[in-house]
Amino acid sequence: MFEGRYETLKEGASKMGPVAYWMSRDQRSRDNWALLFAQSLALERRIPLIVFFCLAPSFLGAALRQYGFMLRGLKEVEGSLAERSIPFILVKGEPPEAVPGFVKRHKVSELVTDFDPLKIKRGWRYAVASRIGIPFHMVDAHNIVPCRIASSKQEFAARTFRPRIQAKLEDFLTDFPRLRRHPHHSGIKAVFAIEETISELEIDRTVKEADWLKPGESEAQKALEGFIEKKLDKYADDRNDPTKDGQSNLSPYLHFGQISAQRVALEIIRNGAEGEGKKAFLEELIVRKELSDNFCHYNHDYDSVRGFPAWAKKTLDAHSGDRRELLFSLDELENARTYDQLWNASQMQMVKTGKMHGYMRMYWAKKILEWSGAPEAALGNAIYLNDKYELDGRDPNGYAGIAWAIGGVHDRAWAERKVTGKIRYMSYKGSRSKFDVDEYIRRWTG
Ligand code: FAD
Ligand code: FO1
Repeated sequence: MFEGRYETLKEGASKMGPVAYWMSRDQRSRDNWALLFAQSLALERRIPLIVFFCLAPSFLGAALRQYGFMLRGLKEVEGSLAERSIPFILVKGEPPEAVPGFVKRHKVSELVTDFDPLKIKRGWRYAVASRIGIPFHMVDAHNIVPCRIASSKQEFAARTFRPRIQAKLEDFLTDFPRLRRHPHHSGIKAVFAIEETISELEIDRTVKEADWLKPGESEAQKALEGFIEKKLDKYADDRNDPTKDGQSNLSPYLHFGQISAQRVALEIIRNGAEGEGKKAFLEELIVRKELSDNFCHYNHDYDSVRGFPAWAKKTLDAHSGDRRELLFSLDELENARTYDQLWNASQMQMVKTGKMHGYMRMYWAKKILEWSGAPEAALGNAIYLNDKYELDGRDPNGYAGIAWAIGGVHDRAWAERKVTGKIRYMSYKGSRSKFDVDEYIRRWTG
């Protein structure tokens, strides 16, 4: 059942003591392969199972908006796990020290964590593995087809990745087993105080929590059901119109693992009306999303110009001396003070709500390339703003999306222009022909 989904990062003799799941990317009790795997180990050895989350004091510039969404979701996880007699413990501190400390304190005999391609997580896992003496396993609970099974190398584009992933869907797009009430008890009783935990964090509090999207597993499930019922059949037509609420809004839930992409795909396939909407949505959810993990897993320069394909680096370099009509500083960008009202509106949408429309994200990042001078500066500005304000920021989808817009990742060369070279260009005029630009501007800058 877990074949291909897990790998053992460290061998070791398991001693007495509970199995622990170090939850990190997949913050849910339902449909979680890492949790199910940890429970299967514990059941086999007839020992307790405990789940913990290591709350880092800072994480890639995350602000109150993202920490609040995450912690409120984790509070629900604590309750759902308690119903299955599985304790959930919130551990505070830097994971390289806090996780080995937890393992020692609770006499953990076997450790399981979830897969994440980001470099910071790779570093955490490496540090933890070198400081513990027990078996340590990693389970890909985020991708439907585990990242390293989908492909063993960085893929060029969706067209090269699609056939690989489709060939493996039959094996991996399966139903989930049930998480059982755990019969062996650890005696641990831990409850974390949500408001106190949030208020103690030394983070940027100027980026406020969002009020239009409620966090947690139950809300994620409701959002999915609402999308299938009301929006899926029109998705192919509506998703590229920023004046319409045509997307699923699932990305914050998917980012924090509050819903499993596999559950989303199963429900869409079973309950979604047949048609273009379903096809287009599954392409985004499966091919595009898992391609982003492929990019970040195999290309450790996913957040640097070094990670761009050779043709893109060459063309950007060739145009580095082109005269820029206008340059905007990071401060001007952040405060939406450019001449382009459409761009300003998209920046405002992101700052106010924590979720810029998907179509506008492409336009937004491409204009940052035109206005930032060097591509390195453009990439840095886009990542900084994306990760500061988006609820779904700090995600492989974000790094891949920005690298696509600015550095041609997963794309091809287009007609050559000044400044942006052969990188695909998007224009204000092009947007005007696609949707009611004035309405979008009114909505977010008015
Ligand atoms: P829907 O249209 O309902 O799609 C459903 C799901 O499919 C999404 O939740 C996502 O998991 C996946 N998906 C959709 N579009 C893409 C795509 N282009 N690439 C990969 N997966 C996709 N996504 C993030 O999750 N976090 C980010 O920080 C992020 N930043 C981006 C920055 C730029 C410059 C670009 C071009 C794209 C970025 N994306 C990011 C990808 C995409 O825009 C968002 O995933 C999508 O808009 C989220 O809204 P939704 O869940 O309502 O999407
Ligand atoms: N993961 C953790 O294990 N500990 C954290 O404290 C933590 C904070 C955090 C804040 C914002 C955010 O967007 C993500 C955060 N994550 C944290 C990681 C997250 O679960 C994802 O694994 C990665 O961002 C992308 O896959």
